[in-house]
Amino acid sequence: MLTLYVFGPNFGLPDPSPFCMKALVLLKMAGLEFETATANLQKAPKGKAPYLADNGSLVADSTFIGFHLESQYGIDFNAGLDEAERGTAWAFEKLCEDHLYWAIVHARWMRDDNFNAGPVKFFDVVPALIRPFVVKMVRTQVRRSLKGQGFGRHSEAEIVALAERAIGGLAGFLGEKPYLMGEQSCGADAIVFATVASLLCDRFDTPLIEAAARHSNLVAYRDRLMAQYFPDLAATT
Ligand SMILES: N[C@@H](CCC(=O)N[C@@H](CS)C(=O)NCC(=O)O)C(=O)O
Repeated sequence: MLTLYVFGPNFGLPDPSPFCMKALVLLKMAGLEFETATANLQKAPKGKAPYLADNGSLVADSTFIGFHLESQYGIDFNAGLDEAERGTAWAFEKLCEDHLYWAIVHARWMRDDNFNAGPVKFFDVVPALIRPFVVKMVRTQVRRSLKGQGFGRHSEAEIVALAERAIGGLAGFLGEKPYLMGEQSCGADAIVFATVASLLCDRFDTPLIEAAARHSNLVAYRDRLMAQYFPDLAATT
């Protein structure tokens, strides 16, 4: 049995982590039977979620989980795409993971109102006495990560300006196609869907929602893939 370690549904999303959502969608695309369990970051091979347990071994990182499914189960998430299309899909995938993801992290973790509306709840499991210190420490780590990546050096308006470009690029490329690369879904749809759903998440007060919502094709894409992969949640989004 395959077990995918994730955080679990939250914020009206299948998972607060776009990478966990991506891995969930990849497993569903693969048509493999799997179960989910709550991630323990102390036991995660790379200290992050998601990770996958398969036959006694652990595979860390959503992209390597995808590679693992391809190599071990004979799946090609990009079947039907030529080399140029595979390159384009990969570029959009990494635009979501290495660029837009950080705009989402910034909106959720750096603004007090949003932090208190969402991420602070992750710490409910920490004993009350030490909770404020742990919250402060982890938030400091996130702030440092944002600085290291670069987004943490920009103002909120600058981050939104960068995100708007990326979102516009995604929307323009998607056009009226049902999936990123055409009539068939491909591996990149897993993270593009997860990113668009995260941007549109109305639990948080952020201009990113408006930036994504002004593209009706992105909203329709989120709704379509939510209904396809997470029908239980589709009714509530
Ligand atoms: N490259 C990784 C990124 C995974 C990732 O950043 N996971 C975050 C949640 S979105 C995490 O587990 N963070 C916990 C931490 O850094 O302590 C992947 O694709 O799986």
